[in-house]
Amino acid sequence: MAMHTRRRVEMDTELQNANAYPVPSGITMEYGTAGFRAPACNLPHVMYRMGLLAVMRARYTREVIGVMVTASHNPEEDNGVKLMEGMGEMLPVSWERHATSFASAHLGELRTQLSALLRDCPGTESSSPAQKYHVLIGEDTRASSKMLAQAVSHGVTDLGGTFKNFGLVTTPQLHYLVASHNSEGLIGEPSLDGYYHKLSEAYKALMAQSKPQPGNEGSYPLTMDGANGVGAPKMAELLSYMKHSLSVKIINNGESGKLNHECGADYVKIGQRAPKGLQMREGRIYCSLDGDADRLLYYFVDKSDTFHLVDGDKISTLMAIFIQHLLKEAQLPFQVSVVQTAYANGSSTHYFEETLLLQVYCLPTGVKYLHAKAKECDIGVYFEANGHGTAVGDALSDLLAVQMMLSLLDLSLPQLYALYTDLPSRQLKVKVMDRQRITTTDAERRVTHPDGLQAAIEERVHRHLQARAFVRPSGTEDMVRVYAEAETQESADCLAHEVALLVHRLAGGVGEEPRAPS
Ligand code: G16
Repeated sequence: MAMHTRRRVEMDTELQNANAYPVPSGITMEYGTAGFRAPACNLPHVMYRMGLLAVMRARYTREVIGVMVTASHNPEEDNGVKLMEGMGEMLPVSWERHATSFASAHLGELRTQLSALLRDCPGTESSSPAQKYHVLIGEDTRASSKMLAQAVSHGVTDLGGTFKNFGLVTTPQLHYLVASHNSEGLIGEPSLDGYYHKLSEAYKALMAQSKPQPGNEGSYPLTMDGANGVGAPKMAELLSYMKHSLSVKIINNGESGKLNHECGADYVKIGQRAPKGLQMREGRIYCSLDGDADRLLYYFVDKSDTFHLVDGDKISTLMAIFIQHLLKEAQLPFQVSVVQTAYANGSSTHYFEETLLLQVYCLPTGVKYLHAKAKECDIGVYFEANGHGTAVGDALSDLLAVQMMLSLLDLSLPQLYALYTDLPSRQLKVKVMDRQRITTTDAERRVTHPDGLQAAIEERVHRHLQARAFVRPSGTEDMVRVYAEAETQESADCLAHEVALLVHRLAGGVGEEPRAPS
């Protein structure tokens, strides 16, 4: 009873900033694939509540928790927030529902929800003052991020927690900082200096084992598109630790262009084209990050100036081959498995299964699902086709890993690209009244609602050779995504357009019908 009273008192006397963050009417949000994403103006109350939730989670886990303010690949006008767990993983699915109900809770409900959560916290009654509950905050380069990060900090302090705002960091850097804080230095020094030091020293040590050959990656100059986001200045900082072991020319570094606008990994992947304004030359290699540097894609042009994309599927091919090579050298019997999503190109799945003889799993979109599956494997390699790989998708460390693996395998990027030929594909977006009305099953490959949509998709798919198509509600934008692949680009474009029209007609499309891809 006394314990209960003490907790009530805490709830009653705090939340002094809550009135500054009222829930706007008519706005409900769900903690999705990558936390909350919305126009920045709709987010202050969510940020404040995520500050509260972070303290509750820190109480519950007895670990330092991270809160990253970013909307990653979304437009500049959006923003978002995601929570990070003690070892740098994503918030567990079981707590996503707390995040969702906190986000739209008015003050009274919020107190009730906090009290209920507090009652469930193991051993809180014996814990010492709230100073124990520490939250690390990071921000991307969006104009709204500072103000939103401040709202997070108000939530943290209202529950008696403490925080450190690292300011501008990539999302994966915050994952590192959280994990290194919680591991008391085991993972590395809990600072950006520790992060750069760890990555650069590992890269230099591994590269010392390679013997650069003519035509090897070492002779291909690398240009990196920073999506006008935080990845550009952070790559520049990393390069200062690399000395002469890696040279990267950085474009779209945020000095003049707009975040993720006509540049960045999403633009390159969806459009299967270079960032606007980039004059590509044969003999050079290029890569793009997204706005918070948790995606990485490579590309190049051949003699005839044809653009070729080395996406997440091809990067995971490189990783699987490299790991198989190491296992063979060390004569270790571990089974390598590959975890993909429905977006993985059919040719990649075929190559993994038929040529590399690996087990392949298909999971719903979101690295948190892939990560969980990979942990069940002896060795699990996973990358989403969009370039998001590993639990935190660190584009900077993935870039170093790609450079290192190409070098140690004595493989060029065009050679990696040529290992198998992607089936032509097309992605489109459709705006609908309520995207959550579309539900899916079988790792998002089949629609279960609205009625009739799946049958209609299948009927269209059968009109094309080597074709498949699926639709799913985006977890980060207010859109339904359509994916199609087929034997020819014309066929994939046509199928994607046909399916987009079906979504528009059968799932409550808004505005004009989708246009055919140009
Ligand atoms: C986030 C997730 C990724 C996922 C992507 C999907 O990416 O972290 O795992 O692939 O969302 O987005 P959607 O549901 O809109 O297709 P990011 O880079 O935006 O954080």
